[in-house]
Amino acid sequence: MTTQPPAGDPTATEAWSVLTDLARSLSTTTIRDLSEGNSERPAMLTREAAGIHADFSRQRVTADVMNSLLSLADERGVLAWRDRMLSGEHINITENRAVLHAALRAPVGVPLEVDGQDVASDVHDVLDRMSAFADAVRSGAWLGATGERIAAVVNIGIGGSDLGPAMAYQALRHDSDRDITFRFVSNVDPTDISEAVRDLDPATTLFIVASKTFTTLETMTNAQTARSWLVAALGEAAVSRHFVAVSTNAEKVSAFGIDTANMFGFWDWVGGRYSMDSAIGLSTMIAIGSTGFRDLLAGFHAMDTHFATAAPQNNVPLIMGLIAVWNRNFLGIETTAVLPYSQYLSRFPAYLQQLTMESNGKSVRLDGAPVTYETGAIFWGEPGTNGQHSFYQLLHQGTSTVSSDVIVVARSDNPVGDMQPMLVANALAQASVLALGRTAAEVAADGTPDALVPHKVMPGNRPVSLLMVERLDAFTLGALVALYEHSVFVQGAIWGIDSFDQWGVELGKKVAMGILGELTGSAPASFDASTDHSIALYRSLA
Ligand code: G6Q
Repeated sequence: MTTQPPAGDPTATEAWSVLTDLARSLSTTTIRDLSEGNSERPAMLTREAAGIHADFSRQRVTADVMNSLLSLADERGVLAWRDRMLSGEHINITENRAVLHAALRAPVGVPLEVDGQDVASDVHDVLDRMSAFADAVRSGAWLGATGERIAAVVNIGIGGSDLGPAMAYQALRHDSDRDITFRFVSNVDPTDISEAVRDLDPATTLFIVASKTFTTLETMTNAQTARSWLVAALGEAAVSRHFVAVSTNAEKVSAFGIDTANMFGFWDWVGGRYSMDSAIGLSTMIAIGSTGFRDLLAGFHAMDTHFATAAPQNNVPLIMGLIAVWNRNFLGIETTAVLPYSQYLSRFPAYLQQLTMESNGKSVRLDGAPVTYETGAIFWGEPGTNGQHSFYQLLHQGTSTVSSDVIVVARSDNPVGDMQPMLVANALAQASVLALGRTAAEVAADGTPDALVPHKVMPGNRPVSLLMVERLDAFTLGALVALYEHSVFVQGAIWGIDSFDQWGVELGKKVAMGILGELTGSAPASFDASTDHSIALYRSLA
């Protein structure tokens, strides 16, 4: 199947030139200038999709900027590229793969056949098998080798096989089965697996080995360590009751000693960082139940449908992606802070780090030419209000301009006195000060001594997107993740890069092996002078 990517160089489009001129003409116009006396602005720049209210009024944009960004999307063929993705074309050019995470959450009855595979029925077959298994674990029908119920589930995986499930468990903990403990092991640091199992009982522990390839060093090593821990207590025969696998690689799963009857599959058209709604979400399904998981998928699907059908000017992922391009390429903003005002979303910044930076951290276009413009921003963050007491200082008064995504959950699942209004007040106050700042006159009016006024001025003009949802339930989490997935897609399409490969990560999977041979003595070798020096130091300290 041949697929024409968004053609060539985005800077050659007419819209890019217009946006460059607009950025120049707005160089002395602040968000405060754009906002003051414009009471219509918040309504004009707020959109709703799948329960997510996205307010872009604190961005440094005008109606002209928004229109020109939509023209840029048009000239780049972003929506045609979206349609090619959704229909299963191989838009992951460098790996020659389809990109079909949206198919993972399509309801029953939506047909999709790609490369001769009945994708729709395969997806639902796996979902049904996952549901039967998750229900059995939750109900106690699935027992460990000694006849006891499962009381702890340990997901062993890394990257895309860890961050989504770990984030989702934390996010949906309120709706999870509290009789089961969940742990997530990813690091090859032996501390991770050791601490994860130290207070668990092998007889009541279930391991999910989650690895698309089933070859990843960290995951395989942790899985072998877990296996030895279990076998030492319960014997070889117990493995099949305490280990299940999530993978695309049946052969390797079987070679590990896991019965492929207890393997839940997915496909090469699901990228690791886009896989939390595939079988990789098995731990999520055990935590929140199969009905809860279907709600999660429904939230993803609602956002997919919105992205696929909403008019460009109302299309939230499209607008969010285009504003990210504006900030990155025309305002020169290098980093985005993700600031969820929800403790349940404490792993969301880490999750987004992978989704955004692994997808759009590229510097070669789809046609192989080096880019001549900036691509993916650096994403990082912490839950509010904790971040306020540490790095927000730089956000407010540092010399770098950072854009922020402030995420607010209106209704708490744990209401206590005025704590939730306090949390929301902090989110809104920070969003306001970041965008609008505090002028010298305002600071002086508070009675601040003259000498201190310059120190207390907040320049503002830091762009903020404020995303507000009613409650953080499974549906909303699905919609929120899909919103970011599609925003990432839009950015990648504008930049003409492959958002779905990860050659930098692939290198990491290989590069340590030579040094490991030297460290373990199995294949002595020497490296560059600095590496040899570090090896000698390590040996002297170990
Ligand atoms: C995700 C990346 C990467 C991957 C991990 C784990 O998009 O490709 O983070 O998910 O390296 O890979 P396996 O699932 O194959 O173990």
